[in-house]
Amino acid sequence: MNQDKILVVGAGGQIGAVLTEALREAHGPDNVIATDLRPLENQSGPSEILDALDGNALAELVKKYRATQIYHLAAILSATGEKNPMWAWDVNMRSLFNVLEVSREQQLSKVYFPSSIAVFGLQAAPAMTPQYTVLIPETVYGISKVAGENWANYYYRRYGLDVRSVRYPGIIGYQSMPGGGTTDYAVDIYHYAVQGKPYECFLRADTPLPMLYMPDAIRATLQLMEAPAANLSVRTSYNLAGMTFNPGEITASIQKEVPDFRVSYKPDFRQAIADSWPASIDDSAARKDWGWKPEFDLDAMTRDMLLHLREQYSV
Ligand code: NAD
Ligand code: AKB
Repeated sequence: MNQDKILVVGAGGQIGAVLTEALREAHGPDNVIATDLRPLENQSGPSEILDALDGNALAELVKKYRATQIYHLAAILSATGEKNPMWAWDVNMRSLFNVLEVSREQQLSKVYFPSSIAVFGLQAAPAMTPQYTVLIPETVYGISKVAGENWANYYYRRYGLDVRSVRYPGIIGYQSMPGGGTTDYAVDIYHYAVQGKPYECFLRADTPLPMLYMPDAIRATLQLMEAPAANLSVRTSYNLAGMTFNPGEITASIQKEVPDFRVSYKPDFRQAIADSWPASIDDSAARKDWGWKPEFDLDAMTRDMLLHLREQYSV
């Protein structure tokens, strides 16, 4: 079997930083090329500066490294996207088209393109949202993900390009900071708790959202990408679930370990985005097709987050 060479686009972001290292462990450090807009530090393998909006530069890198797979993680997330909708649409769509086109032209074997729970809007069932349902998102980010999912499906059906995707819920991890989403509070809150600072939450205490701990998110991604193509029945994007909690519940979970921790609530424009997303997701298609099963619940995640962040902050 030929060795895969994987190009990661947006490798400096919250998920990319962790996923790139996991891919290097699985495929060997030299076989995973990390790329982002800015120089990447502390890399255990090759890295390059790449603007994914520059299709020629992307094609040159694919040639240079003889890449066989692309993981396309570059995107403008929900909250940042609402501040500049046209820019978010342009970045999210143009970078995806560049990735799909270079993958088709250079006959790459697989492409990974994450979608999001942001594809759902107020018309979708708010609990246990099914795999197939009406997709009318309220954000430009969500619109770009719905369009992206459909283009991924189109490239699979029209050109046979093996594009795979999951709809991540909010991802929580200690290794990297989130990049402008609505679920970011659930990472920030742990950093404040560990530093002994009170936290002001930008969502109401009773706002439930689907979330997933980073180790589960990475395991899901690798599992999907390793699954036999014949097992995959969804070529838009798989629903993926881990846990559901609201800001009040994550606060209570942290207070079991940090009893003095205090949180106040000052909802901002992100409240309306959160209110348009479901509270929980039906991920039975992912479970059936490629054996998905999350390992972390809220309290297990809290213990692990606090353990690692206490090391990071030396407290
Ligand atoms: P992030 O914002 O933390 O990272 C995105 C990275 O892309 C950044 O390092 C940024 O510099 C880079 N980037 C932006 N524009 C670029 C360009 N033109 N060319 C090259 N790089 C560029 O995002 P993330 O949280 O790591 O998300 C990764 C992917 O997962 C995105 O597609 C996002 O929509 C999806 N996702 C994330 C979450 C989450 O909770 N983190 C949830 C659902 C879906
Ligand atoms: C965001 O909040 O925008 C992301 C996501 C759920 O896609 N974390």
